[in-house]
Amino acid sequence: MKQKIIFILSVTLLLVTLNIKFVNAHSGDTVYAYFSNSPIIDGIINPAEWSVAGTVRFPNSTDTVTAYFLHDGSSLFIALNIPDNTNNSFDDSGFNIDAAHNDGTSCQSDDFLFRMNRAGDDKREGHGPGMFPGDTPTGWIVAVNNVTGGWQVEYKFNFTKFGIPINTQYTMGLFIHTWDDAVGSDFDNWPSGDIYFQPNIWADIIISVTTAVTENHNPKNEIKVFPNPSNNFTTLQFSNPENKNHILIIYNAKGHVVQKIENITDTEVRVENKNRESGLYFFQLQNHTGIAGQGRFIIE
Ligand SMILES: [Ca+2]
Ligand SMILES: [Ca+2]
Ligand SMILES: [Ca+2]
Repeated sequence: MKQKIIFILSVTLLLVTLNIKFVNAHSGDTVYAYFSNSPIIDGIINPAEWSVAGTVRFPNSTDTVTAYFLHDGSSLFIALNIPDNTNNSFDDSGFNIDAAHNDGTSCQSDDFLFRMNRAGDDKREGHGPGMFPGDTPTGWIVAVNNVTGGWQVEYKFNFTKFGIPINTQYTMGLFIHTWDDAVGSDFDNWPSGDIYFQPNIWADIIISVTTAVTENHNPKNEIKVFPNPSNNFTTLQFSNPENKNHILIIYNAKGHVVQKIENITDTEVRVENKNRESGLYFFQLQNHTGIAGQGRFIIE
């Protein structure tokens, strides 16, 4: 009993110290979760299923971890590619989500911590103040796989788990961490930091929950496509008075993504077709609120 009391006291002291260190240290980084078809949660980050994802890379102690974000109108999908080939079964990955994005200097009742180990047998969830993982997970699905040179984790969360209303844009706080058991370090965090309990350094994740069906019937944007049919290049013109950031995704007739053009803030984008087979192609223009328009063009 005496030992237990001492332990609690030292944890409290540690938190107080770190809270002082990280006061007002919110990174302000933003990553968008774009609308997409649902990826398959099998622990393999298939490039086609995550090709339109919002992507962020962050340094690990041994390499760089890549995180992907998507949503399908009812669930949030997050994948982590962790290039750690030391292959220790206790390696784990996880993240904290501040669902209400209400910051704070310690964990709040809306906050979650999720954790998954590389062996695939240690799925955990923590919730609310303290939130060290130990609860049985509910409302989410996760799969993990060892792949060449590292490992991959895919998560699916129902929006209801985070209290996200439908047909809205939503901002959450996010804090990712990985543990490499060979290195024995949990300093591999993004945006930055060295423990699980720091809402002030969380990044923003912005999620639009507008459904694709609504967008298809009410296209926000008439997109001009010319020349069409085309040979060497196709130009797309659209209205973008506020110079919002757009992403253009081009699919072939089989529905495979053949190109993704990011960071379009102009009202025009030119697509090079030189090395592309002739035939029918589809495109979708997205911004952070969802699908801004879509159409098709032909390459001769
Ligand atoms: Ca997959
Ligand atoms: Ca390892
Ligand atoms: Ca919170």
